[in-house]
Amino acid sequence: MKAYVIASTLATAVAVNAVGNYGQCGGINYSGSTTCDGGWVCTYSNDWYSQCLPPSSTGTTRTTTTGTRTSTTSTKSTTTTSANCSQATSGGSGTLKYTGVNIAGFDFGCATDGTCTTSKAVPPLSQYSGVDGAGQMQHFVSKGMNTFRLPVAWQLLTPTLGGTLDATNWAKYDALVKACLNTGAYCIIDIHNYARWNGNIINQSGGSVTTAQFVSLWTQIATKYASQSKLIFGVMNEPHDVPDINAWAATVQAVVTAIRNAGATSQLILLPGNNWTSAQTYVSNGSAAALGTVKNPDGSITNLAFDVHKYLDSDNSGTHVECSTDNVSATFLPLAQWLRCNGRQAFLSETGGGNVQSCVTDMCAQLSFIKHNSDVFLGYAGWSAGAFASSYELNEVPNGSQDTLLVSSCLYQQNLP
Ligand SMILES: *[C@@H]1O[C@H](CO)[C@@H](O)[C@H](O)[C@H]1NC(C)=O
Ligand SMILES: *[C@@H]1O[C@H](CO)[C@@H](O)[C@H](O)[C@H]1NC(C)=O
Ligand SMILES: *[C@@H]1O[C@H](CO)[C@@H](O)[C@H](O)[C@H]1NC(C)=O
Ligand SMILES: *[C@@H]1O[C@H](CO)[C@@H](O)[C@H](O)[C@H]1NC(C)=O
Ligand SMILES: *[C@@H]1O[C@H](CO)[C@@H](O)[C@H](O)[C@H]1NC(C)=O
Ligand SMILES: *[C@@H]1O[C@H](CO)[C@@H](O)[C@H](O)[C@H]1NC(C)=O
Ligand SMILES: CC(=O)N[C@H]1CO[C@H](CO)[C@@H](O)[C@@H]1O
Repeated sequence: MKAYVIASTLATAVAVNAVGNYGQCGGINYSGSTTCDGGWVCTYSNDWYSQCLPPSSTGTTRTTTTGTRTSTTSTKSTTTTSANCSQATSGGSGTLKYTGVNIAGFDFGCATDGTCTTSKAVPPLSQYSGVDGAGQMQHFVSKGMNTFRLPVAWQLLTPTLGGTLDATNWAKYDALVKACLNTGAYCIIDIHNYARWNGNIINQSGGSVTTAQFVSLWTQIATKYASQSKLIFGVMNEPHDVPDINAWAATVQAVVTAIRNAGATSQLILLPGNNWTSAQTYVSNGSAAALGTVKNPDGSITNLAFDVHKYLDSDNSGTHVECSTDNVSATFLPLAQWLRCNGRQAFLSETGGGNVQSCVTDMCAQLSFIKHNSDVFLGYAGWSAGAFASSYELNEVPNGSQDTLLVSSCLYQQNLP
């Protein structure tokens, strides 16, 4: 996260003529294009939903179900993983492996061009800023969460591009990681730099920031945590406007190889796509195809998952209190079907909304769908707890033992329908 204003401005400037693979192309109240990209066919699913599917998968018999948004999210018993992958609307055990929130603060001061004013960082630990991130994590774990994403500025870790870890700053960030690990939770390292260092895209801005410099950062981090089985490597937060997605995938491949070769051979690694890792366009934007080629050194894809984000306000920006969509039919159903058909999994590492009823409705529906597709979705992390003030629109910081409305209503998976 983000200054999504930029993303939405771009989005409105892009003329969308045809719908991407597995996107929605029809249904009651749908007003977008009914033409599919690349020869794919707009295929009736139910009265509320038609989807672009490969030509070979057309000829679907009409189902008798007239699904609404609500029924889409609760069809858990109708299909299973053994069902046809392009038609299944649920799968897995119905229990997510990873659920939790972001503990933000070390990323404060980072802008979407990859500049980070490191003096604005607020380490979310009481010994450094008074914000008790460790206590927050203990609270969340006591109520059922088990995963925390810990955003941090690249410049804070290595003030010199390509240099060694800054001892003082590393000690502070490592203290947060250790506080997370001490709760028994999984801990995601998140480099919060939008695929950039000070305005330049890694390996794509005339060589001013190289893949080798980014690899150097990750090699140092992975070496420190090679033996920590509960560490998760979030390679990069929200790449956007990356001109060459295949070159970006090559950069991510180099990082994955470096992490594995540093001895972190089995931990989960999250692969970030273009367009702010938008869950809605991970496939149509070309990220799934490009990042899908990234492999472990042994050629496997074990523990390599796609990293996706989704906000539920009117422009997908995460800047409004009110929510306007659960995005199940437009985003998570087609994504689940694509993942299932392609044997892949994704992790929703940022999602959020305000502490209002519209967001309770939409967030619970979204996360319930994810929970009932646990074969392809590994889990989620809400945005955000950590160093945010209680006045922040998307605040998830507990007040003592009292959770915010959205956290208590939707973020604990045992409370989801
Ligand atoms: C980026 O994602 C948003 C939704 O998250 C979408 O509206 C927009 O069209 C996407 N832009 C591109 C260029 O894919
Ligand atoms: C469809 O649109 C109509 C008119 O805008 C609205 O009254 C109705 O609630 C919408 N239905 C759904 C399921 O969104
Ligand atoms: C999956 O569904 C599609 C669309 O109905 C159909 O064409 C295809 O034959 C089905 N595949 C299997 C294995 O049932
Ligand atoms: C760097 O980018 C170029 C394209 O500009 C690409 O061909 C190459 O594979 C990339 N290399 C790495 C290691 O990322
Ligand atoms: C993906 O989205 C980015 C915006 O973040 C845009 O620059 C790029 O052109 C898009 N690529 C495709 C294939 O849609
Ligand atoms: C936190 O809880 C206390 C005690 O219930 C209350 O007085 C205070 O107003 C709350 N603070 C916020 C920011 O909600
Ligand atoms: C079907 C649906 O609800 N789609 C919405 C998903 O979210 C984006 C961004 O908020 C909306 O533009 C879509 O209409």
